[in-house]
Amino acid sequence: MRGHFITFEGGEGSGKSTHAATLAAHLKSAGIEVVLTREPGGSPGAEIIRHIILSGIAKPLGSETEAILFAAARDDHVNNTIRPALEAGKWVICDRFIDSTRVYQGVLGNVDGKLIRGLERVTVGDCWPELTFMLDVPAAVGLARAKSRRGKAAADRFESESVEFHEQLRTAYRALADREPKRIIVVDGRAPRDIVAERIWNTVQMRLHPGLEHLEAETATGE
Ligand code: Z5A
Repeated sequence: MRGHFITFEGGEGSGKSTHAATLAAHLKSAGIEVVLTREPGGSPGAEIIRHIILSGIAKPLGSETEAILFAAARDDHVNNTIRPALEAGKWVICDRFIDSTRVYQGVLGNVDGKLIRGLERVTVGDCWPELTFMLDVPAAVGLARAKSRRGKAAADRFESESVEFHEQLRTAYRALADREPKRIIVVDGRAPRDIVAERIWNTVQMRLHPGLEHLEAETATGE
């Protein structure tokens, strides 16, 4: 049996981590085994690469090199965390995945689409997300949330980009969602947390039937 793969995307401070964790908790309380993970990172090797990228030391090497570093991290993450979990019938909820590379490195970093697609083919294999929630908030709202959460700590490689950069990201994410409306669901991230969580949970129930599927699996195994 193969599990399900859901990703969360959006700009800085849009609520991805919050809602990925809330959805994972909902699924767990429905008796489903869930792996909650993130990118860059999510496996020991990929966490090392995360540290390198977010420190900003690779920035002078250019967007193409950063895209390759994100892909190297993804390869490790897919092979060591995502694929084994899906093959074990678990649900995988991932905070950022391929769409982040498409938008940050592809659109904003001007990395050639052929390279981005080539890296996806090599790293993702058959582990494509079935459903992606794109949390949409104006850049200023997301950046203000991230700043207040960060407190006095320094901004990372991407947090320190301009508001214009983050507004362009939002436009690029929306364009991506327009191109793949079946997979990418745009959710207004400005709404109160419980409303956002309810929209996400309703969509998951409608599209992937978590409770029902779980009951069917139990019936089939006679549990
Ligand atoms: N990156 C890339 O360039 N290419 C790639 O292929 C990949 C990533 C995979 C990773 O940063 C960076 O790597 C990312 C893109 C790049 N950079 N940026 N920008 P990260 O993992 O450190 O951070 P992040 O992914 O941007 O997430 P974040 O800053 O942690 O934000 P978030 O997960 O979207 O938000 P949150 O932590 O859930 O919420 C932020 C705050 O808002 C928090 O205090 C919440 O309590 C609050 N919040 C959440 N929802 C609400 C609502 N509805 N109302 C009010 N307040 C709320």
